[in-house]
Amino acid sequence: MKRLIPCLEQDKVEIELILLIKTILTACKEISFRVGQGALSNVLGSTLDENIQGETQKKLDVISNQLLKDMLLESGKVRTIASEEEDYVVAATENAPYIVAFDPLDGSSNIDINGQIGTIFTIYRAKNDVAADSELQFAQKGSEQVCAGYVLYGPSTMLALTTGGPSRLYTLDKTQGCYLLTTEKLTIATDTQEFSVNMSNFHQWSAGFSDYINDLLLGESGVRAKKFNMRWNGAMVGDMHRVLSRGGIFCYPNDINKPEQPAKLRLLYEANPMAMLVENANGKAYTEHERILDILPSHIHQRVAVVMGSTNEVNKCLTYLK
Ligand code: AHM
Ligand code: MG
Repeated sequence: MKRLIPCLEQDKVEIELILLIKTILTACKEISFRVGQGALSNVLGSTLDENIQGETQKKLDVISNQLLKDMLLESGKVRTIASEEEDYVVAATENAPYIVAFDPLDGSSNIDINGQIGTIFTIYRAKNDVAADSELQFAQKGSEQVCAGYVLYGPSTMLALTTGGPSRLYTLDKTQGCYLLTTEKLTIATDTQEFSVNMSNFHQWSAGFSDYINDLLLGESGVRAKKFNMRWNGAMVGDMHRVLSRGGIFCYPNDINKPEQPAKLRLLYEANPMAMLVENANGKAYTEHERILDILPSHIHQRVAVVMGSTNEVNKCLTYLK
């Protein structure tokens, strides 16, 4: 099996970017270890490095944020960092070539139940006409990402990654500490019979989206004349891993009762990296009305509705949202 770095070299990824990806994945390897320790990670705190000394009571999501941030700050490759766990951007190395955003531990409500969780990340080129401590560094469309990926901490630790070419899957070989290529090219089937949505929000959806789900639920006797199955992990990273692996549609639509903040998922470090992985795996990624990768972010924690996965099913859903 091929190792990650030779794969990236073969894909002609620039060396500086390879080194940055390597840094992120080293942090993720450490997070994977902590996650694997589960409830023991608070008492087996001896591997905590000095950057987080005195903070052993922190939850795994905060520790993950600290690990990623510290390693990125040390790497010398990153000019600006944005994270779900940081209110503002963090200035890193002046004149460094890239900016990085991440959700250090997506699906954090699954931590306490030993469920699927993961780290989602995205890399862009830094802007030379913008200060390193300005969030305008991230005023770039998702289509400008140079790399997007996630590391899923499940029964095995897996990496989904794209650097512009195909989305690929790697598995962390914990005996050797390296990521090995296990799926050369992810391809999301264009049709599906599986949907993923938090059904408890049913009464908060637009009439159009409710109609779409209702038609799925009608199954073989309804307008879709097809039985649909539902799966929901409560962690986008787990749900999207399933969609990338075997097809499906994942939706997190707007809440019509919250006009001030209708969407839940974040554009920069959740929707955009997933959208790039999906598009590079033959799928489609939209909000309720537009291509996610075409949105120019207005701020780093901006939220967007999400409809992504199997192309024909996403198209079908969008016809209900017009
Ligand atoms: P998080 O980044 O704080 O973990 O929140 C994002 C998560 C997604 O992974 C998941 O799809 C969604 O929130 C689930 O939220 P809810 O349980 O409110 O439907
Ligand atoms: Mg998240």
